[in-house]
Amino acid sequence: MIPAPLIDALRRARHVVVFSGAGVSAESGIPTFRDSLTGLWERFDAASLATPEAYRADPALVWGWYEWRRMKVLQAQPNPAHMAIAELARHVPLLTLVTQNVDDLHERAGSTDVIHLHGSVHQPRCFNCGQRPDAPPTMPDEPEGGRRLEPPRCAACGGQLRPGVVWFGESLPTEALSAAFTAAESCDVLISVGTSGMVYPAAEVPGLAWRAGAVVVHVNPQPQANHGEREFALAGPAGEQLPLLIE
Ligand code: BJW
Ligand code: ZN
Repeated sequence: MIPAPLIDALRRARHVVVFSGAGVSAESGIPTFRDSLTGLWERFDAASLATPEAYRADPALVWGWYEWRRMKVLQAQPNPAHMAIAELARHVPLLTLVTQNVDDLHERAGSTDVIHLHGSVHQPRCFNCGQRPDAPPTMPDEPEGGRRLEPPRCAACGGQLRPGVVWFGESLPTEALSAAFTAAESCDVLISVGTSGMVYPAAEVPGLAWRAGAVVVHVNPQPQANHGEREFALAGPAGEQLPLLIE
């Protein structure tokens, strides 16, 4: 059941922001980070894999793990949540899609101009000079968790390639972050879907929208705290809840 005031706000909205996290891709078989048992950070050590220090210490370990993740993304398909977001964009005057995800499932569902706050597994770059090569070849049948794999070399300087994602302690892409904050501050409705809201500065996005007067809705199977004025929760998987918004 979608609350009537939320349906009303969506009908009247001129600008909707969708802010997505790993949960939106969970039903496509892409693991989240912090869900118990299945979350990546439950099974793998973030400090040894998702920091520049980890890459410097063991590039083959980090590159191999991200290649396993990239292959999982290549084998996955967008789910009804990605589809519903792409469809919603056709029903409102302006929709800005801001994602923390490093997959391309929103784009493959038909969303355009997606703002990626944490980069993309499909856009490696040189650790030394920043040059972006073509995507490396695909490697089916990677073992669970990947395997040690020497990163390819940069054609320009001979340095090693790194995954094109934002690791802990690294700055987010300035233009993307500023576009996300601007959209949040000027939207009428913000839909936060499939995120634990634990990672900053991305996690500031829903609060910015709320403080600027927007209606905020959280879509998540886990109960969400602090629902005040203009704040709603749709409890359940994104693939079930989001399609209800466009009925
Ligand atoms: C479903 C579902 C279904 C399940 N349907 N829902 C302020 C306070 C404290 C710390 C900091 C702070 N400011 C900065 C920091 C440090 C740090 C940080 O935030 N740490 C916290 C974790 C404590 N931030 C940073 O380091 C950031 N950089 C930075 O601040 O730079 C400034 C700086 C520059 C120079 C020097 C010093 C500082 C960078 C953060 C980069 C995060 N990177 C990662 C990895 C990306 C690469 C990769 O993919 O490996 O990004 S971490 C990981 O978390 C990934 C995600 O994008 C991000 C957010 O996770 P998300 O999407 O919310 O997933 P989960 O798993 O947490 O939640 C899933 C949710 O879905 C759950 O709620 C489920 O219930 C739900 N769900 N199934 C709907 N079917
Ligand atoms: Zn280079």
